[in-house]
Amino acid sequence: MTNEYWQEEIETMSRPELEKLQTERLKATIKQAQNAPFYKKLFKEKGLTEETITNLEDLKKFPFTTKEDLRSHYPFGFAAVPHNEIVRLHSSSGTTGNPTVVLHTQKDLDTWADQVARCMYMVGARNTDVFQNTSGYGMFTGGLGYQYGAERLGCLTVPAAAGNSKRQIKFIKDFGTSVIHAIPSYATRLAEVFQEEGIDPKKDTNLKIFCIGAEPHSEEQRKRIEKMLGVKAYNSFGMSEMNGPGVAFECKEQNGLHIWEDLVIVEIINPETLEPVKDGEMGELVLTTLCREAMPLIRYRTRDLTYFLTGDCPCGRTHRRIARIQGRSDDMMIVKGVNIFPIQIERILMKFKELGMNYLITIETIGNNDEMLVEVELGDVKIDDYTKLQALTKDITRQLKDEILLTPRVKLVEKGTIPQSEGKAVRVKDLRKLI
Ligand code: DLL
Repeated sequence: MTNEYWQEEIETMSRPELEKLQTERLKATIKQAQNAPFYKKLFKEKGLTEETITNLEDLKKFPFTTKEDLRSHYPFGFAAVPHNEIVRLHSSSGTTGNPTVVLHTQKDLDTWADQVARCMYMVGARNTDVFQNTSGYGMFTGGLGYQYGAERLGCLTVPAAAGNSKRQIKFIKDFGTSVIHAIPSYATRLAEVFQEEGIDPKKDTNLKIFCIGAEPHSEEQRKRIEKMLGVKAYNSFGMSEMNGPGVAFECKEQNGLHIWEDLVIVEIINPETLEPVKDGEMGELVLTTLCREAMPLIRYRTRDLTYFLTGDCPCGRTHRRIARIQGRSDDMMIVKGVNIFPIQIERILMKFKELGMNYLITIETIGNNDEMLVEVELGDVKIDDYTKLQALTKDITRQLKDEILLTPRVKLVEKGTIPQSEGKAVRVKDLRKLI
């Protein structure tokens, strides 16, 4: 059945048709971008206009845009429409300096709502579903982004917002929630509270779909969420600079995330050489918006690391798939000269059924050496036997060493002892930077 949110003609477009659409939209985007002070100056200096674009390859003639550009043109240097046409802004907090600001016209917000509705429809959400959003509402785009998307789809929406797990569970039961959006670290927290409350989500609720995203998570963590909650958990990727949630999303096949190529042009580059990488080779995701009015972004370097998956997706959608985000280039820890991403450590930890879902990696300088400490909570299985604990610690250490090529100190701690943040999980404490 064709419905507004199964946009078959777009989602299954042939490559030549898609490229034709992208080329037309890219030309319009470059034209629109020249209204923004930042691009106006830049393009003038480089002699670039919409006429530069004759095919998609011509995009490479344009320079990249970086997060630093957004920061240094805070707050309105990227505005491509008059002020009275901007109806909302979202801002992401920077730890240092200016935050980044993203501007939207009403049309931009409508496109975004359609985009999120499309993703939710893809994983099986319908207007008969009750959708509960456990994201903070505010500048974080997981709140309003999902809210408007789910309303667009016609779900009964429960804007529960973040925290208060007992209340979340009461809503889930009382309102018959069937679809939830949660960041993965909160999905696992919710699963724990279900257990503490003696409620079996599989029997006592209508839950069937979890949309999980906004922070890196491993396949192993997803599987645990699915098992603990008796749901299907779909990976949802996005970032404020590209609206927010809805940029790329898994379909029911769960074999990579379709990235909506009618709305963005996707490149994956080697962050050092800035040249495109081959399919299957990891690199930095670079995105160009194709439909944005208030704030077009050209070749935006996301810092997220992923790779293109090859082959057709059995779901029939033709938009390219990217692998789950492996980390951000700025998440990479360099310890004793070895490059390590937190997700590599998570992947190993999640293999141990004796372990819980919460962990913290601390890196500090001891003497002249950088040392890594991995603290991880035990699961529900009580291990009182010291010898067994020692053997488990040894086994985890060995497997971590095989993966990250250095030997961390592993400390098993009791469930509930590692502090949890309300927003995105903090997995790494790098104390070296404080010295
Ligand atoms: O996290 C938007 C969002 C909200 C996405 C809700 C999905 C669901 P920011 O706060 O700007 O926006 O953070 C964006 O988070 O560049 C990635 O590094 C990371 N990220 C987002 N989704 C995923 C994911 C929102 N599925 C940054 N897997 C991005 C891994 C993710 N990392």
